[in-house]
Amino acid sequence: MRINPNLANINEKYLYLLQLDLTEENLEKFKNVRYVIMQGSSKRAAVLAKKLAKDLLNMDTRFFEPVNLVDTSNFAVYRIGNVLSVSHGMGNVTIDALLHSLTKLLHYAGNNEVEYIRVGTSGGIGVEPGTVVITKNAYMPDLSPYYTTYELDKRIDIPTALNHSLVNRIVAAQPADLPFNIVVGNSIAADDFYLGQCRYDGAMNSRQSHEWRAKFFDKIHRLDICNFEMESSALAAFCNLAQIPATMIAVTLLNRFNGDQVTATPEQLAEYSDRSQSVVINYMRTRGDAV
Ligand code: R2B
Ligand code: URA
Repeated sequence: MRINPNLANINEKYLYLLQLDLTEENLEKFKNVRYVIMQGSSKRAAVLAKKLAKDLLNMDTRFFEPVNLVDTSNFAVYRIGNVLSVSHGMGNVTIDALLHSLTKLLHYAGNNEVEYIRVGTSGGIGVEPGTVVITKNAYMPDLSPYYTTYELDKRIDIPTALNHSLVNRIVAAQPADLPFNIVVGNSIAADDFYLGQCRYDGAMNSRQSHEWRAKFFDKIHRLDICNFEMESSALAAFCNLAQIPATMIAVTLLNRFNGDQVTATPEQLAEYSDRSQSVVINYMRTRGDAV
């Protein structure tokens, strides 16, 4: 892990975005962390923590509720063995806030070897709904392999390749009889769910024609882009700067070639989310240092 050298001089006492005092007692809770699994929703982060407790620690989870280690309504952080299950909210902006705060916390607690994996949902491009995509490279919507952001008025471009060795390890950890499709490909992180992904079902309509959109989808499909979501480029850029191996495991809820609306039932959606969680749990099972 590479960290801002200024942190050595500022004697930080409180992580505002996590509402966490940096006392020895609190830092103790974050020592020896090896894996951080991030999902949009705090509820899903708690569900995964419970599954990890059952699968990695053999706990009887009928009698166990994971404890949220931070006191903010923006994010949740649970710990199982050496794994943190956290929530990051929606979009590059919120995951970026989480990444800075959590990485500082892990640094202050003495960790420097961690892996970050986002587990989530996405809109598929040319893949069956329910397919789990593991991302090699994240792209901006204009297809540049850089996360473009601003330091005040200064534009900065940060590479968005994810960690290919981590991708390969996750794939290798999956059993041959996985009951759903899994593909390795690339992802586009859009700035929002509706116009950013050229949907025609938002409260405001897209200005782009169906013909133009169909051609664009064809083009990105040929570039091995398998899904749209909203956080992979900030995740990749941050982890490249911080030298933290990272990737994303995201199930597709629909095939965007066939429409805009997510029509899966709540039961189907829950089952789809379980798929991406199973993929990361299978990976954790192969890691001797996860507990
Ligand atoms: C995928 O799904 C969410 C929007 O529904 C968003 O956080 C993302 O990246
Ligand atoms: N998440 C997205 O960002 N887009 C989709 O189409 C589905 C989930």
